[in-house]
Order: sequence, then C-alpha cells, then structure tokens
Amino acid sequence: MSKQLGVDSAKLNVLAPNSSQSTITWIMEGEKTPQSAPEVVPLSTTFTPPSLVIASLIAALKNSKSRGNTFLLVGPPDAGKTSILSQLAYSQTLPTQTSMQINSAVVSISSDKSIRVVDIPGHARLRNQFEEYLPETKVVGFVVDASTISRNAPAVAEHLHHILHALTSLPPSQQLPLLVILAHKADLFKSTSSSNTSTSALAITRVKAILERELEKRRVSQSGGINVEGLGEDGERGGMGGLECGEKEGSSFKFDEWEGGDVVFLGTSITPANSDEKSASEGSLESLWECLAENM
Ligand SMILES: Nc1nc2c(ncn2[C@@H]2O[C@H](COP(=O)(O)OP(=O)(O)OP(=O)(O)O)[C@@H](O)[C@H]2O)c(=O)[nH]1
Ligand SMILES: [Mg+2]
Repeated sequence: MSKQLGVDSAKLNVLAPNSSQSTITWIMEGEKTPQSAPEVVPLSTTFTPPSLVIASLIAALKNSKSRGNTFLLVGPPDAGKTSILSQLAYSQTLPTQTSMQINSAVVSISSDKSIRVVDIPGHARLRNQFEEYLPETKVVGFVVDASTISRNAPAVAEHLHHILHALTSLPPSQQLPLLVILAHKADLFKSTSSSNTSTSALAITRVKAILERELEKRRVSQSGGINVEGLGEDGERGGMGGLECGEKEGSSFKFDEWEGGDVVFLGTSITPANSDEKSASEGSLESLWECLAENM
C-alpha cells in the first residue's frame, strides 16, 4: 500500500502534470466553494434600457441553469476517490496519499461539455465538507472499496447514512442529485472468482447486499434504541433520517425502494500506479464515463 499521510503541496506537484484539457485546483480546508457566476445581475441605479434588463435577466437565468455541473466524489478513506479523479482528469493513475484537502478538477466529458469533479477526503474530520458542495452537485459518487467492505461494513454504512440523510434533507426547491454507488477496486475480485460472472457484477452484488444489510441494522437500531456506530447518545439517535423506504409493512432497507430517489450501482476499477500488471487487467471507468455523459 503506497498510501501515507503527506503534505498537500507535495501532492500538488505529483498530481498536476501538464495538461491543456484539465486543471486541478486545490481548495484549502475550510475554504468555501469557488463562486460561480452571480445569479442576480446587479442593475445599475442609473437609467437602464428595458432591453438591457431583459438581456440581463436571461443571462442570469442561463447562469442559474448552468449551475449544478459538479460530480462529487465521497466515501471512506482509501476507497479510491482521488485515484478516480486523476484517472478522469488525466487518463492516468498517479500515486496518491491520504487526502487532507479537497481536490477538484475540470473534466471534459464530451466535445461540448465539461464538468467539475470534486473529491472530498474520507477522513472523519473532513468528510462533512461535502455538504457545502451539494447545491452545485448533479451526481454524487459514493466510492466503496468492494474488496474490504466485508470487514469495514459498519463504518462504510455510517458514512453512507450521512450522505443519504443530507440528500433527503435538501430543500424541495433543489434538484436532487443522482446517487451513484461505485463498487470500486473490482479488479481485486478476479482471484476469488471461479464463475463467468464479471468482476464488476460480483463487486456490485456484494457491495449492495452488505450496505443494505448494514443500513437496515441502523434503521432498526434507531427505532429500537440500540447503539450502533455514529448514532451516539448525544441526541443523534432517532434524529438522522435518510433511511426511509417504501412503506411495505416489515420490509427491510432496499436501495430500489429508497425514498430519496434513484440509486445507481456501478462496478469500477483503475490500474493502480504502482501495479506491475498491464493492459490485460486494465481497470475500467467506462460505466462511470457513460453514467456521467448521461446524467450531467
Ligand atoms: N487494486 C486497486 N487499487 C486501487 C484502485 N483504485 C485505487 N486504488 C488504490 O487504493 C489506494 C487508495 O486510493 P485513493 O485514491 O488515495 O483513496 P481515497 O478514497 O482518495 O482516500 P482518502 O484520500 O483517504 O479519502 C491507493 O493505493 C490506490 O492506488 C483500484 O481500482 N484497484
Ligand atoms: Mg484521496
């Protein structure tokens, strides 16, 4: 494992190859989202011809519609968020370190469309910064290491619960972002797979089943008062929603019935920078590219 705690400026040097297509900007911890074009065009107090006012209003409207072009990468530490960002932005995987800052890059997804990809560190103290970006977000990608989820299930589900809660708490005026759960590092399934099922499909099946089971545990424990990870005694219990499903009596948590909207599962992988294995086992973000092209 090449991960280590590191100085972010060093990481900037590593992660910023010369590229005319994409730019990575590094946003300091606690710094606000860069402001997009102002939504309201200030009207001069002096005489303004009506046609100019109308033109300004149209421009403001266009600006407000063009907001929401962010693909937000969230998820536990070590899941692969920064690796995915660097693959999307630079078509190559660069060595990563545990992120202590938010990373952001502009990525071109078609000849006439660019999106902003924002990678929120999984570190417990930093992960909640994702909420600042939700107003600009069209797709949320929750990245899960499918190869380790069996042993990290409660922590991963706790992290996801916060995301589900935040999404279902958005004001009705805001368009709900699409939630995409990336069953990542699908390449690590190949040695254990004896069937013809693709590694992506295996990763998705496992991640979905484990998360549904863990989220159901959280739902039951919230109503029953049993303590589970992240639902401490300080008033959070019973207060953190986001797990509501279709109200069939006795039904357990199912993503397909989640009231917060559609949830898409994708099996993804990249070839790690320090891997010896080459193209034969080349990882794939193809399904993610397709999903972004369709939904952004
Ligand atoms: N085998 C395999 N390794 C991967 C894959 N994606 C990422 N990795 C490795 O997983 C480790 C963690 O990747 P990062 O991208 O740093 O993880 P992160 O989600 O940004 O982690 P934090 O910054 O701590 O939140 C690195 O060593 C990557 O090389 C993958 O698809 N397959
Ligand atoms: Mg990272």
